[in-house]
Amino acid sequence: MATSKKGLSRRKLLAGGALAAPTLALLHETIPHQGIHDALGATSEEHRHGRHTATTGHAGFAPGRAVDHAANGFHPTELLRDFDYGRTRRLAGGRVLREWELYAIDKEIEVAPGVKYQAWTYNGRVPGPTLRCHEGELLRIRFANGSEHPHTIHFHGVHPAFMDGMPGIGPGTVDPAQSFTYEFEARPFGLHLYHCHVSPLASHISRGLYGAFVVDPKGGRAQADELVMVMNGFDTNFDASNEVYAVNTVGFHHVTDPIKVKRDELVRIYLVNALEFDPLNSFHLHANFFDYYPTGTRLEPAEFTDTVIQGQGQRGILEVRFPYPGRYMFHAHVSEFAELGWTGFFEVA
Ligand SMILES: [Cu+2]
Repeated sequence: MATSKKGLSRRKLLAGGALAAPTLALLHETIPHQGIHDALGATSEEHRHGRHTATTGHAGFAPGRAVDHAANGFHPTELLRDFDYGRTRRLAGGRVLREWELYAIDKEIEVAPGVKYQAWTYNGRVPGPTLRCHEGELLRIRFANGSEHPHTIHFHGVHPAFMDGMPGIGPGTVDPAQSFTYEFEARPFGLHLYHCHVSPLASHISRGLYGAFVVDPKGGRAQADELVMVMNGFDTNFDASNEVYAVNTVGFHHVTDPIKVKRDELVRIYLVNALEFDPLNSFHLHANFFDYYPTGTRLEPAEFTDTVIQGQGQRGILEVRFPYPGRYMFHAHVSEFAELGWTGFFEVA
């Protein structure tokens, strides 16, 4: 099947593809991913006859092809632990002022090997920077629009309407070459998100204008290896359904580059669902259970489980320890998403 942006549809990606009962031990065969093969031009024949397998050695499921992270300007493995604390200074009276600069820029990114997408980004990356602060601080975010389209930043949290990043309210949209400075208090503590709120909303969000927003409780949280996972997807042919699914943008990235964690160490995952076009997303961890803190707004977990479901814009904090070494899969429990990129591994050492 030829790869072309226009010809790459979700139906084509799924048709003829999904391995119904993966039983082979080979990693390559363990993960149904015919959709991405088709997207890349590998034939179903090659796949069925196993000529195109992990044993032949390839990254990203396409011989000789891997996502060019340098061209993207960000690396999914680095995004996992990349928290942006901005700049701080003390105001008279002792309160902390925390400041960031965000800009919107249109940019082509590669979301699976050979699959390019015309993204709209905050700071040239998808997801945008993970903004992190402490409850009660005064936050100031200067937003400059370098995109060809009007945008805003709508933060989840408690703040005045004027600072809500809504078209028609307060400053409204920020037009190309214009800027606006959002200012509000960091509350409540928890895991939130920010995104553009210009209509058509699904388009502005799905293009890539979103990011995680972490407000730490005043007393902090226990020491842990902390990871940010923004579940997202890409509608590469603009037919209002996604062709590629991922955490932190690049489909199947953590299959070829598993997330390394230490045995028995507390791992804290900030999980955000930024997916558009599909009402629900999910996270399932193999061979383990985690404490789940919905929205991260309480210090006691609500659940001890191995699977969570999140609607659009929903998010939560997972805390887990891995008692045994080895490779452990995590993926969306929506099989279709898993087959189109939303699959990865933890490597416990
Ligand atoms: Cu926008």
